[in-house]
Amino acid sequence: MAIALQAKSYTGAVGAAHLTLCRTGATVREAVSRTSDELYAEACRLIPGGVNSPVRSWTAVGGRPLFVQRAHGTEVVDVDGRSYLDFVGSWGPLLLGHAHPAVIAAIAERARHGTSFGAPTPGEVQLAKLLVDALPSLEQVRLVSSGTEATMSALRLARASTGRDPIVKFAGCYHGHVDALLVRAGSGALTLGVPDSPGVPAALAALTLTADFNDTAGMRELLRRRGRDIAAVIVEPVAANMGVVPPAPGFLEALREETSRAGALLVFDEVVTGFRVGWGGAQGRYGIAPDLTCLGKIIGGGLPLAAFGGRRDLMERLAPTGPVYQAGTLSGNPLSVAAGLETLTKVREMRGAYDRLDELGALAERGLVEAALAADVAACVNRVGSMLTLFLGVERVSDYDGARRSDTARFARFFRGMLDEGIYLPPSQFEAMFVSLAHTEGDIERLARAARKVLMDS
Ligand code: KE4
Repeated sequence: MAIALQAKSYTGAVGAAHLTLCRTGATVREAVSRTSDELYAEACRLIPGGVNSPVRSWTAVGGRPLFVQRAHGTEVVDVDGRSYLDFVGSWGPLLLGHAHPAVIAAIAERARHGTSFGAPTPGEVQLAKLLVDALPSLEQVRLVSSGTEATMSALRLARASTGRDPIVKFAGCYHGHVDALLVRAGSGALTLGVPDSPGVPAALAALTLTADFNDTAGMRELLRRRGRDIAAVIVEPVAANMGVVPPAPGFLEALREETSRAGALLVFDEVVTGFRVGWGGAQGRYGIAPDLTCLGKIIGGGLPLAAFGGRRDLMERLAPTGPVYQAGTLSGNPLSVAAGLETLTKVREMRGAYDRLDELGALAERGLVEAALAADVAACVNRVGSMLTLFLGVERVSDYDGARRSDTARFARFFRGMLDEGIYLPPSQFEAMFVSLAHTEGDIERLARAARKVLMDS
């Protein structure tokens, strides 16, 4: 096993040259870490921004994205042989860490007998049962291939079930790149400053009303005024895409009350929180039963898999039992199902898994808070379980406006400094860090030490 080099001065090596590389399409002449540089230059010629998803581009933090060669447990190694302690976790799916042996074995075993059939398989039934048993609000589920597909389909079902068109989302929440939901969106849209994407027809965007996350009074007023027209309210029960913002006390309860009163469906987008903040997701943690739930990330164990589900009377409106069309060539793909089933089964068998995740998350929160205090830097950490965000330049973040007041330039310096220390954080102030069951107390102590050093130096 090649001994991966500890991250040397990454930013020193990369410098500003790459900041403009993709924009100018310039060919990299300097060949500091040739492999990455050449890969990135070639990628920029072939793929917009050199990446297949914008938030990977590091536009918000500067420098060139890592090109990953391999990863195991909590270690990611880039093509130049640099090793990093990973807190991105592929943006949430890897609750067990990278390349867990049991998950890899399950994928390999399944692959030996075929990879896709376009026909039902036993694994899909097993996974559907696991999801329905885990989330009491689910009577039926439909497996799809991405979180975007899950939310898009759930909204179509909600509109068909209510006969209403307008929907409500919350500013700063991100639900995938669905046209109707790219309105004041979070995650990469917020990071890149395009929360209202061009290409979404004005007539469609006009059907998406936005409210402010945690503004209970404002949400009540909107639903009291317009609720009878509203098909659905979709919410991340714990916002992760403006950075982590927990629900204010009573916010979700009020949302449930007002949507029920208005006859609008409540859709929990649990693509991040599902099996992250508890076996029963955020709906279990906060005791709220939505009408429809979207899941993703962890349920695929790192392979493309997502799902949406809810009450039987709603779900049976979906083709072929009902007229609402929704489909997918690779929906419920056997390899993804094998990875998801093995991941979830391992977590379920692990006694105290969520206590452990909460314990490590709390340790990380404490370490980051103490680092900011030691460096006398204005900051706050928002956390739910093993998902957390260090906001810099602000004392408190409880909503979208609060998140946007954070010091993104300071965060960019922090991100690059942490990279030099061999710590790989999400390349955006408006994302969540994830702690996995593969992380140890030693990893968290290393994170805290590095944060203290970088905040003091930058
Ligand atoms: P996907 O289509 O990317 O599988 O899922 C969309 C989605 C839906 N709902 C929530 C709450 C989500 O967070 C996401 C996607 N999350 C982002 C990161 N915050 C994925 C990273 C990316 O866009 O590359």
